Amino acid sequence: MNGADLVIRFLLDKGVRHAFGYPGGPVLVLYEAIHKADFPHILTRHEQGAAHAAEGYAKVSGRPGVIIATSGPGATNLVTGLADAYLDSVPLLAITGAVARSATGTDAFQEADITGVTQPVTKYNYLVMDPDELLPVLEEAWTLTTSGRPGPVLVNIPKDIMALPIDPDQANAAANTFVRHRPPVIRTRAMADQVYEALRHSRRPLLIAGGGCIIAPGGTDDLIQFVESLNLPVATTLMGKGAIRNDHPLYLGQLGMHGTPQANTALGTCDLLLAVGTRFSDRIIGDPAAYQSTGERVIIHVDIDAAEIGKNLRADIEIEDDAADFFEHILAARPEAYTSGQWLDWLTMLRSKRERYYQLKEAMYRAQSPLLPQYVIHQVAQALQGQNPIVVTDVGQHQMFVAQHFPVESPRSFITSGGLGTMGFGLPAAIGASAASPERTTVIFTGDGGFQMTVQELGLLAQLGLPVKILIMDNGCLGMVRQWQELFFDEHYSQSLLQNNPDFVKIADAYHIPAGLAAGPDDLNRQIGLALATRGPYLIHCILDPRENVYPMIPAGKMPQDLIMPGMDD
Ligand SMILES: Cc1ncc(C[n+]2csc(CCOP(=O)(O)OP(=O)(O)O)c2C)c(N)n1
Ligand SMILES: [Mg+2]
Repeated sequence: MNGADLVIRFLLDKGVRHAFGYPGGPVLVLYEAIHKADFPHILTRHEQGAAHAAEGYAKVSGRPGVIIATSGPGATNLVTGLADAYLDSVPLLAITGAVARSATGTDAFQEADITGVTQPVTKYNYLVMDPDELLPVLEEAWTLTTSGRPGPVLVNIPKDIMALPIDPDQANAAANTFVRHRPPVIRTRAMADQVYEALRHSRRPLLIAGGGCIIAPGGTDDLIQFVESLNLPVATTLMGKGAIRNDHPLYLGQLGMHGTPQANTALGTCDLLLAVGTRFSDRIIGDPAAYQSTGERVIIHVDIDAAEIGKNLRADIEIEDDAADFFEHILAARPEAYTSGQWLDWLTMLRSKRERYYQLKEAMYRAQSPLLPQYVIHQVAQALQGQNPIVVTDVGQHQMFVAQHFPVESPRSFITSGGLGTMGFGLPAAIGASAASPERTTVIFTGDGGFQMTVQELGLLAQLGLPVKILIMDNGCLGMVRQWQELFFDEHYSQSLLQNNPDFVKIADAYHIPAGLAAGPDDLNRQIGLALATRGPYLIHCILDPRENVYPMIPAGKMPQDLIMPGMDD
């Protein structure tokens, strides 16, 4: 057994059944080990695709996504995916090859200091320079991907270590010698009385459910029980979408820049903010200092990562806890004879705003040519209703339209690049998501811009034959950039119009993926029917009205109450 065999045996022992990667010189020994062990490796068409596919897999399954790449350019191609996973707390284990130890620092062929490069975008990373440390490092790295706040961990292994004979018994004996992981400090129990006391004094409370509520295993069942037991209104962040049923009477929808009027009104005017598993990013809270200086409110912040507490917003009650543990303990600590009738007026006001917004939304589902993005999304959602599809987006206007108009049916079913906003994320992430759950339909909405950033992964999709239905939302432009230029830069459309877009149906055809064009509502509905009747992948090229803008919208840096929603106040 050599170092490479040890790596592969380690991954198999951990139950890894999908690893996404791309070979090269310094990892040839590792790929030989993959061959010998018949290890389930999936060859993407670009290392960025491997990273996003592993993210999609991890987001749906809750298990770490595994990536393998060669040294130098292979490893640097992972950087965007690692940064994306770092901001969205996605557990990834990346294994990269490095030049031989003797060549380190000589500018050898395909040498890049990948531990240095990825240090700021990984939860932790390693350069293994001692073969005795290989297994202990892998064990620790694996634990770190999911412990506490999940995130990406990279292990960089010089090629001579991969080739070195290793005594498996000796390696096993040393396996857990330096797992530094500490269990998190659980503090809800100690703070529960204070939380209920704050709720008792509140007239306008709001619960924010962030991505942490989705990530924490079982976090959403207790969340729903908690809000129902208190009649507490709840809003989600983009990453928290799916934590609660879309038509739940206490759900206000999504918060933030493109969130709903009712959720943002609640955020702007609440007197008690209970935020669980969210970092109060600028897309949610705008300017934190301005938010904190307007309105008297008690802020309670619960997060598994102590470093997030007090980082963007100072809270009055700070709880370092996992979202699932928080809801479990807070439910258990509920005082008897607890009443929450004092905020009925608040609920009534928020619900009437929600009603009005729903009317405006319905009016957006107009059948016209060229198509309206809201209509396309609505039609697809209707066709898949009750089937619990996995919904994936790329980044841009279409992403926000999907967040607003596609009712996600369960946690871990809305897969999007939140924190980094990575164009090109969608297609590979959809493939990884579908690989994790091939019995479900995966539908991906992607822009004409972002799709062209990782379009080569159509090859992987065709090879795997997964049921991924692709909707190209072709508005002929970098829509989100165009929208900002229209609204804030005097309609100067500097470099945001996409000329010479390809015929996406022909591209699909070249990859042997069935496809069709939807220029109007009839085509669209026929194509949706065909896509869902086809077993494997299918691509629909939708021609959209390029002038459509995403509303509601809060201009950057403005307050929740500055939300623009045409028609809302008539
Ligand atoms: C890799 C990357 N480059 C640039 C951006 C900036 N950006 C955000 S949205 C957007 C436009 C996306 O255009 P398209 O994919 O066509 O989607 P649309 O907004 O038109 O729906 C751009 C350029 C980004 N988010 N990611
Ligand atoms: Mg576009």
